[in-house]
Amino acid sequence: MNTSKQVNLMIGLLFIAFLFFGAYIAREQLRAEEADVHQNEELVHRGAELYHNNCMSCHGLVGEGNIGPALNSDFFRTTSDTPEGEFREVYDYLFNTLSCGRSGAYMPLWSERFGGSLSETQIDYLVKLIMQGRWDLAAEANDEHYHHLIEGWEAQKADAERRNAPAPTKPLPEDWLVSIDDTATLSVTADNCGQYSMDTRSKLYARTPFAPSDEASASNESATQETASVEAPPEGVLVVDLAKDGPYAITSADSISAGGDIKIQVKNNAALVHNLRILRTDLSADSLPTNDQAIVDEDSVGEILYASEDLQNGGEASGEIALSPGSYVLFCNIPGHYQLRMYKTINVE
Ligand code: HEC
Ligand SMILES: [Cu+2]
Repeated sequence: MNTSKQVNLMIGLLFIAFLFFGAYIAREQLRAEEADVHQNEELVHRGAELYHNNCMSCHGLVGEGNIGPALNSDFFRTTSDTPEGEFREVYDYLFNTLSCGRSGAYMPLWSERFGGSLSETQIDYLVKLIMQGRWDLAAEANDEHYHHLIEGWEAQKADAERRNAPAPTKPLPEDWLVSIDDTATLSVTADNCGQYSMDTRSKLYARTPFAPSDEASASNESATQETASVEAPPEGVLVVDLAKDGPYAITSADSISAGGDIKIQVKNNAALVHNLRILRTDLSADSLPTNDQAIVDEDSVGEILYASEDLQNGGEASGEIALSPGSYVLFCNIPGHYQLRMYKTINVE
């Protein structure tokens, strides 16, 4: 062989080697990606199991909310398109809230580091579940657990029939939900590790995580048209919507004209329990005195003109009060909610 043939052969061999190598790398990458997806699925699955065991009672079977706010919310969702910084922010917010609980509210602290029952790895699984919105896996976990529950019940029922005893009631998932009536037995989380920043919170709830799909925006449009066609409330009626424009939002007219009695109509639009207080005050809405139960101190705050009962999901209340011209603060006095800025000022002219 002459040298040029040798060189050609070398180049050819090298080329073939590169081809093999390239194909190998590509396949390895694919394999690694598949392994990642598989591993993630496994971790989120563990998150769903943890959710069933620890969170479902307060946050609903599949994150729809109960006495705790909905967690199946788009505000917590991220995708592969979410910018890294934003992803971090959502992650940290959730991780810290879970770790430390929410001071002044019924949300317990979970991290072992602060005396809770979950490791940081487990908290990470839960955060993954929430951020990926894998509530299908939570539903799966529920089914698996209820399977045993229902099996046990069937055995009890058969046994009762044999003994001619009244049949036991079928256990329903609802039995597992904490209700607002139980709140007396729940404890409010003490001040702890300063878990969340209000600014981050407002930022998260201002996120638009997904570009609205055509379908969603079409149905949104018709929804807006519907609301637009709803008549303005008649004179002398103050309509207050709780948790309609955000989990802790109070929505109402900004001002209302005095004269005669004002009818109050209040509605809670979310699964989390809220109530309404109307206060006549010269204090600014953000500087009301609070007490050690994490609520506005109703004894020292001034004259509360209206107080609704605690309203469950969809619950409504009404009342009639005389409002003279001046400034009023509307707020919710469920523990922790005032601190989460669940208040609003209105003027009576
Ligand atoms: C005893 C009832 C209870 C249990 C159990 C509970 N939570 Fe909560 N959680 C709450 C309440 C109440 C709030 C709202 C607190 C507030 O802001 O007033 C809350 C708030 C949260 C928030 C913050 C939501 C937001 O909008 O800022 C997250 C996230 C959360 N919980 C996740 C969990 C997870 C995950 C678990 C299970 C490990 C869990 N919670 C268990 C009652 C509970
Ligand atoms: Cu509230």
